[in-house]
Amino acid sequence: MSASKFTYLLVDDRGPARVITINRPEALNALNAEVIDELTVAVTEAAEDDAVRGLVLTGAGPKSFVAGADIAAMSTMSPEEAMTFAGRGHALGEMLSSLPKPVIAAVNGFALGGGCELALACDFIYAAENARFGQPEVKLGVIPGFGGTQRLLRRVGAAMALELCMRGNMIRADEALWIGLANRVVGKGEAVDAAVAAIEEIAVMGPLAVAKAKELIHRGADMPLPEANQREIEAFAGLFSTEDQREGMAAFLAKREADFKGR
Ligand code: CO8
Repeated sequence: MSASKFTYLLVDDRGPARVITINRPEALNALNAEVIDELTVAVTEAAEDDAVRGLVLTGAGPKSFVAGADIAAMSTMSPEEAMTFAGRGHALGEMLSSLPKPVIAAVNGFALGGGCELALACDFIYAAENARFGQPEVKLGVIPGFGGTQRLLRRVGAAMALELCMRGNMIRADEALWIGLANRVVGKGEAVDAAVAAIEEIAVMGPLAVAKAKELIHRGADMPLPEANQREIEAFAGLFSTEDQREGMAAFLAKREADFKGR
């Protein structure tokens, strides 16, 4: 696949992982409408390509993942334009969480505002030790508009979400780990490699099972527990009609590696 059709993205396949790098280092990779649109195209392409087994999202340069939505572009927006912009961001977030493949944010520096929200829209976050997270929108007289209030609430609980969104403070990678915002902290410059390695591990698992686990966890978070548990029972049973289930269990019993076909 050619990366050249994108102005603001670099796209690179590393084995089964597609690494999408937001490439506006002069603006610390801030998100404008074009970046959101290009990400939407790149994610759609990754969804349709069977060779791509997972996505890694990151930012260009050692300093920033994404330092937020583009403040210069937002400064003149009308309420209607702001609604369209936030709606596009939310549509991208929904696309990432409904993609039947893992999506990992490799946070290599600042993940602020819309950058923290983009990372939160991924399935999980690997942070470099120099990563910094925050929702500083209140300093600009606005609030997170790309899922920050709601995904933070669900990821780290109300009290931490309230502090981050009302105080606008930045937290370090180790603090993000303590509160469950980041899953793992790695050395400076190592977040993408760690995320690619995780995609490689996931790529040898049963793909139907991986997709179903992701779907159940994302959808179940907003469902009453009995209903969500019922969905799990049905999905578990449904996998027993797949070749992958027979192959996975036969391989275990024969003490060999499974060769899943995604059927
Ligand atoms: N938007 C536009 N430009 C930016 C942004 C941004 N968010 N962040 C940094 N830049 C630019 C700077 O203006 C500067 O440009 P120039 O060199 O032309 O002056 C360049 O990037 C480098 O930045 P700094 O010189 O400021 O670098 P420092 O190391 O001094 O500071 C910081 C780094 C602390 C990250 C600082 O740049 C900063 O505070 N940036 C803004 C962070 C912020 O407030 N982010 C939240 C924005 S609001 C938001 O994201 C709302 C999302 C809502 C919906 C989104 C829907 C998709």
